Amino acid sequence: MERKIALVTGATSGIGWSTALTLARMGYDLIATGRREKRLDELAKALPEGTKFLPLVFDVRNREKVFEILGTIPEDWENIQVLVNNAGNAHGMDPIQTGNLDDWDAMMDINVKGLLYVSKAIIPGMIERKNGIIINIGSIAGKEVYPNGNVYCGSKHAVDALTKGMRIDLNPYGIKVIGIHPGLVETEFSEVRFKGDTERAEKVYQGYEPLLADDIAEIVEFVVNRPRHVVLADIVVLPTAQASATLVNKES
Ligand code: NDP
Ligand code: 8X3
Repeated sequence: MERKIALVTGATSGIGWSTALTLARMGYDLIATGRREKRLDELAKALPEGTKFLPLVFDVRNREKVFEILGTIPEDWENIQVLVNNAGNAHGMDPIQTGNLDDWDAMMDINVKGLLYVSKAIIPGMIERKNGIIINIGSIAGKEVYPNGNVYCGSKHAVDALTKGMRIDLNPYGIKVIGIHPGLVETEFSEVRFKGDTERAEKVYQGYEPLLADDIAEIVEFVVNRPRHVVLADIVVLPTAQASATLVNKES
């Protein structure tokens, strides 16, 4: 049986962690990335016995490192069939006129340019093999814009556009490109957005049942398992209590 290999960026928490575990349970050998090495060690311990695991520690913003590390992975790990571009976060939530430049740089550099760097490093192998699945984790913020979401929404609209562009350009090579756009998922996302303000972060998920990281991982499993001739190109997934980016039916 052919060896199956998946690469998940941002596998140290949240959606990436659940997706990495799910792909491993599906029989994929796993390349998992993130900046927090200790978390990757913990992920290694949580994987099903026998999973082959290659942890790679790098910041997706660091262009040289991305190409150096992904360009020198061991030969027997090169045949990556599934790439999940998940690494990303929101940084701050301010009106455009008072937005913080470092936050803006972080969101554009991580969510947009980081995704591009990783993709550019992996796509040539997929083209050569005429086979591959690229899953970009976008957001409802890439489909709608909400107050004070400005730059995060811009970064996720870019992810949506890039997903469509990749699908067009890679179509002749039989590569599937899929956008998954979640609404509110309870992860470390809001803690990062609100810079460690746990109380504010917790409030985001109170009064209704948010999505869990496992809900997104299940969708990844479903799209990866479709037959060769089927691609679920674009998926928006919301908690049932969420009708749009800003409309959440919360218990008062
Ligand atoms: P988490 O904060 O739990 O996870 C974010 C992941 O991204 C971590 O593994 C983190 O790893 C990684 N990451 C962040 N910055 C970098 C960086 N500079 N270099 C490398 N890795 C990085 O949030 P989620 O799981 O919720 O977020 C995952 C994706 O899902 C993001 O793209 C997010 O925008 C998207 N999303 C989230 C939603 C939500 O409501 N939670 C809804 C819609 C989309 P480390 O810190 O170790 O580097
Ligand atoms: C994360 C979901 O609504 O906070 O992308 O932008 S939201």
